Amino acid sequence: MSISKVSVVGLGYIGLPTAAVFASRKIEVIGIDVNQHCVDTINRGQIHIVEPDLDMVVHAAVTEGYLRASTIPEPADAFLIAVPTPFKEGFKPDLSYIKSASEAIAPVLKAGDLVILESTSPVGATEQMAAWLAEARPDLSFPQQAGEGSDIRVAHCPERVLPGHVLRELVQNDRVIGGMTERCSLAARALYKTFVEGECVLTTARTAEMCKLTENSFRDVNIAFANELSIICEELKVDVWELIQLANRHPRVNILQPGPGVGGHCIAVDPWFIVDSAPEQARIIRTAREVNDSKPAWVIDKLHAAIGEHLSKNPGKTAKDVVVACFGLAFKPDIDDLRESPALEIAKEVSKRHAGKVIVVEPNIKALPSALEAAELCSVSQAIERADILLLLVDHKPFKEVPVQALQGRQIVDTRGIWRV
Ligand code: SAJ
Repeated sequence: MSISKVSVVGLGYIGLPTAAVFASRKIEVIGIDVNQHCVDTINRGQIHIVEPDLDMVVHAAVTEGYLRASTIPEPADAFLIAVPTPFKEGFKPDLSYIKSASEAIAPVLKAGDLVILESTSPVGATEQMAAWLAEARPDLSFPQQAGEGSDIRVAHCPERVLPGHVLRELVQNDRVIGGMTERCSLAARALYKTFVEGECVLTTARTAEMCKLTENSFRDVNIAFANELSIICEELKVDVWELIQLANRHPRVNILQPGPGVGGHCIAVDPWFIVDSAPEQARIIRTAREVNDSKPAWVIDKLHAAIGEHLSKNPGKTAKDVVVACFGLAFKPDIDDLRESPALEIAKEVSKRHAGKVIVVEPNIKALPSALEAAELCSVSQAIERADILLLLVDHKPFKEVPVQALQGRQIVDTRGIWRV
């Protein structure tokens, strides 16, 4: 099968870099998105998201004529669907974006086309997508009806790139390719091989779906272990970071780092898809989610205890006189992404509940989100100078560089273990 035109549906954090990398290999790419602003931005050779070097790659691809964006689907040889799969009420997966993407491309499908679902999805979602496509196009045959002889090939190929390193990981990571039939897998592998230097490993669509969920659940469970240790160590008066460093000297132990909770739109979401599919069996996975989700409230309790301690040392002062500085809002270090960030959740709660002044330091943004309008955005040094209590939430580089002397004798709540004086 020869692919001369690829359509990427959904031009977000995964779709846009994928579209740009195909285009950089001189394949004609049409990117489809429902957001007119995003389409216009890309057609100007600019980007609407933050990812290192992506602006250059998109600019080159658009200027050289290999990448263009539109809100209206058009015929292509391969369609990659990279739309969000959030959860709705009761942590149930919301497949409505996949449904609308399927309905959008169905009218332009032709025999011989390949449709790949890249979005992280619960097990069975690729088969569901194929069912929606078949419903819209009874004139074409699909793998669930015609097996290897189908007009349309369908596969699941989950993305597994780390935000901040997307362009490198897209090319270098191994890729799991789950076709609905073997021919579907082979067609998808031929497509990815145009730019993937890692191995493209073939499996079934259901295994590929479960594989992606498993990867992020593995990380969530292991972070929950570290978070639970940090809560236990607080009770036992043991330094959890020293403990983990020591335990990790064992050749078969590799504990992750505790923090204020788990953020982003992947690790805190995907395990719920497994829990939803097997609620009786997924006991550790569910508990890990609960442990990680409860961490922000635990951090706020620690802050309240620190405020109480400050007041007991400063008779005559009330909570109104205590200045709290929150260091970091992003969901992980050295990025500007605040989505699903436990640090942001904590800062919002502190700014809502604390009677005194709240200062925020976030070197990666220029203005505070509206939910934090009562707080004040400050530089690192201003915050250290003005605050009575320093609440460290994200291990950004500028925070790690604060000299120890500046922190000596200060009251600190450190959720990341970088300001242990
Ligand atoms: N975190 C900790 N302690 C740790 C490691 C991470 O508290 O030791 C926290 C971070 O602070 C952050 C959250 O976990 O709040 C997630 O950060 P992350 O860097 O581990 O992962 P993401 O969400 O940026 O990207 C993950 C990656 N998955 C895995 O590493 C298994 C990425 O490869 C996936 O492509 C991505 O999810 C996705 O799109 O699913």
